[in-house]
Amino acid sequence: MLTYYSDDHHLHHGSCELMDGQLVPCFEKPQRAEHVLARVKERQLGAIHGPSDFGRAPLLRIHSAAYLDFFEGAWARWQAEQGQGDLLPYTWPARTLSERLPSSLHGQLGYYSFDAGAPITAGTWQAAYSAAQVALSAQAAIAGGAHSAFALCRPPGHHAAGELMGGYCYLNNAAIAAQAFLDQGRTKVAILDVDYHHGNGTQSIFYARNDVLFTSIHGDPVAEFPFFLGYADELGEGSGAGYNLNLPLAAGSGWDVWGAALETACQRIAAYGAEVIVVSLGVDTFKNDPISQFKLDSPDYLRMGQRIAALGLPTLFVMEGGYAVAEIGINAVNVLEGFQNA
Ligand code: OKP
Ligand code: ZN
Repeated sequence: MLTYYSDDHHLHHGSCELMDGQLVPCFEKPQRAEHVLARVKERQLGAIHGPSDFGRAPLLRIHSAAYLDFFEGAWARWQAEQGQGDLLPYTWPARTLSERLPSSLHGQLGYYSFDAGAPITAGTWQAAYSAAQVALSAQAAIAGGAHSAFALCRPPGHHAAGELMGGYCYLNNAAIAAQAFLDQGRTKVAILDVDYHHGNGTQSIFYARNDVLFTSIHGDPVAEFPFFLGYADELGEGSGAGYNLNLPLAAGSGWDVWGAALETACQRIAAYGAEVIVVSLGVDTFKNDPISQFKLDSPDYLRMGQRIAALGLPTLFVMEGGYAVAEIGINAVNVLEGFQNA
């Protein structure tokens, strides 16, 4: 399997996040991608390519120009204000407030985010832009005839909506790639989000559409981030009604429960008649993940890849979460090897 990867992810390195009332070092750090890349090499998964540059146009199919302009220019504005440290939002247009766009940097930052988990640093735009190009490059490989490809994206993307950053995400790499398939003539794309956290951004982007089926297995939002989306009764709306499948699971779920949910998702994808699958590949379902509550073990990721392969469809894997740093590589590459050896 071909892997696409850019060193530019190193340009994004937030200093801290809020956890249980304390500022702690960011869990979403450069070593994550380094471990995955090292494992891809160690297992000789296949060639590793840098991304091509498809420009802004494919990003604009998912994100608004206003959002991209804000994100690209935010760091320079922060520097012009003599800002110290990472740029982080602290006020959001929650219920009872208006959805006006203020003129101030922090006002606009609140408008374009849903939490304080997506710090903007000097290189965040470039890193996120390159991650999106990595996803598009892997997508192009599949469009060109490859049966599968791995986009080793960092930062991740599945929490990012059309005009929102949050949850470590800025640009929705999986959604951008899914849209590229459609723009190149495919008519039915399925997204399978196996990250521990619900992909609220991806769901919202495709919620009213039937050309992308969104399926997700995740920690029940009643108890888990992102809390405000990801419930089983969210089925899609308008022409997208019936094209959104959420499979929330209780904390402590292991392969018996998780694998059954995967079976349900895969059967839905097959019934849909998908032509291609985009897998939002988070491996924070691992038993030792520091911020998650599922109990998958490393061999389970081989089974995951095997079941996805049984769908028999061209498959684009897009890296999302996973924070047990040393094991991320083993678990992510196990999915890819399980797929490839099936
Ligand atoms: C991103 B991905 C505690 C609160 C925030 C955010 C989790 C984002 C996960 N510091 N937790 O889906 O792996
Ligand atoms: Zn996650």
